[in-house]
Amino acid sequence: MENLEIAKVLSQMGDLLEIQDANPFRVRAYRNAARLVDGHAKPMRKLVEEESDLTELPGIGKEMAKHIHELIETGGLSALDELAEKIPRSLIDVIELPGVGPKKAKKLWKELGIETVDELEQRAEAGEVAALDGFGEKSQQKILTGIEQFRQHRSRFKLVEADLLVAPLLEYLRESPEIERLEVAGSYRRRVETVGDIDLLAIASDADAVMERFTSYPKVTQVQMSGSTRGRVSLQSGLEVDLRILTEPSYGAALVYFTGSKEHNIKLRKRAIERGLRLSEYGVFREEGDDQQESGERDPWAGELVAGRSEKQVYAAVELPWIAPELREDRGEVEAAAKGDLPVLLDLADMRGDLQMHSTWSDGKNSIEEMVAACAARGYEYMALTDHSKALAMTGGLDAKRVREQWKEIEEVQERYPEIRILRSQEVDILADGTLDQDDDVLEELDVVVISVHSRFDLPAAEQTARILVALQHAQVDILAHPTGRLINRRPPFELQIDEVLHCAKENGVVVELNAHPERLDLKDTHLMLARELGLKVAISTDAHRARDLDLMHYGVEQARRAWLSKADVVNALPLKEFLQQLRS
Ligand code: DGT
Ligand code: CA
Ligand code: CA
Ligand code: ZN
Repeated sequence: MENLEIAKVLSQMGDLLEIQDANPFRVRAYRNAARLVDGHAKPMRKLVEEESDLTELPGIGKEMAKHIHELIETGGLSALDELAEKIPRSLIDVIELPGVGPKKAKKLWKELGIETVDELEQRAEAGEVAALDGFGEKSQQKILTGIEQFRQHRSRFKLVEADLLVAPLLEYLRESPEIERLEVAGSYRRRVETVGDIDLLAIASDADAVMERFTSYPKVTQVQMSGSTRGRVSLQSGLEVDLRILTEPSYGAALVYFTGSKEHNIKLRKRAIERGLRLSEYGVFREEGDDQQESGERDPWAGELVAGRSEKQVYAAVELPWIAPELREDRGEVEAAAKGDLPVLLDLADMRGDLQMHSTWSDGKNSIEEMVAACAARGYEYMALTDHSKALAMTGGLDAKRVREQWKEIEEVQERYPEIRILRSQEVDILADGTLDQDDDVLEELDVVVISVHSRFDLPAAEQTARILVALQHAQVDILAHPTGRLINRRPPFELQIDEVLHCAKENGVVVELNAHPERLDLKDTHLMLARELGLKVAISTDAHRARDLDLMHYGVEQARRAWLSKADVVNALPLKEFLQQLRS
């Protein structure tokens, strides 16, 4: 079991215990442990393999360590099974709905006998939920909207979740001596922000042996199909994985086909037809008159195979240069490729700095020095320390006085790290009326002013937009951070007229952020395409709250590539001097 899955079970334990009115300290212990496991850099299973003492981790006691061992060894947790005898397990889904939570779930269960999301939906539609004490019309509506989102999201995994689940599976399959090639195709390869399922492609010297190994992966809970060239399984996490075993001559064609998108494939197929060719997952074939119409069943190998071995050959056969997977969405990439107009996409190696991160001065886990050392170790030329402003009291946000104190520490650390420029910055809250949560004289002395919304997500679109426009017009503002406030699969973007915000940012020379944190990815790819068309500059920042989160930068770069961004579109791909000039202009 991976950390992510262990954390999920522990947090479910916490939820069910709360419903059972267990000791609040116990409830909290499970939630803290879940957070710790989820955020831990090293897989728990490695720690267990190395026979490390888990109780040495902060917040992990004897009981919790036992649970983690059990989860890793058996894939299940008997304590959860016991709890589920008293409390329906399906309540977990109800608890996780927006606007519900353990307390309300308990009430729904005790007073209306609701055990599942389906039941909740029926009773809410019948108006029975609104009639419950402490609920009301508004809360009932919120629950119904939440159910709708739950249905859409349940089946899609965040890219970062998929990464965590796919990596150990690939490692496991690659241990098989019969595997000659193995790659992930589909939306995962296109780096779509969420994926429906995982599509694996392989070449094997012994297909049956590889298929056997695939279906006996320890995390498989169900084998949906298993043939000599195709298998499909479900994993414990609910993720479904397809494996297709291919032959060398058609590997490239299959890679194109199964990478998709479907819309991109359709465009390619059309180009093939226009050239008297047939493009399929088997290859590109020159049609030979009528041998295709002999019977209803057409032979997929009919005709002369003109390309198929590599993606490059397949694209070349339809007179196109190779197109990066992130672009394959039928958003004009085929037309641009045909004209030789594809952008040179941004690369992770182009990034020269990180422009949003937090230290222990607010809600970060590492000191300034630790963050600086980590940025320097990543080869950055500059970094912006963006601890929160005072409106976010729960994060220990800084007022004017403390910001100035922080500058002293920055100066001291700067002396020890001459190789990287530490920029004075702050993530300043946009207050409800659009004013900024920091004194103007402080804002003037900051190198980079990052602003963002952390409150009043519920404003109607016109008001939310107006609020942000006011903030964008403040003369000191440099970057608008996570502009839509969404958390993928958890919180929808707030209502906003995004095109107005982008126009206003452009007029005022404000840069928009692509928050690279994989829970956010905000702005998202289609919004970034809009920004690019307007000529807006983008900052890609990790919003790291601990040093190792600086490694999340690649998630931002991937989304930037999906939005066709080049080095020139991204301010923190510029050398320091040019970056500072860009901000000032
Ligand atoms: P997902 O899994 O929903 O995140 O999205 P994809 O893009 O991975 O879609 P999936 O897994 O259904 O299929 C993988 C690829 O296979 C897809 O991107 C394109 C190709 N494909 C699947 N079905 C069709 C189809 O009916 N027509 C064409 N042209 N391509 C298809
Ligand atoms: Ca897929
Ligand atoms: Ca699939
Ligand atoms: Zn933030």
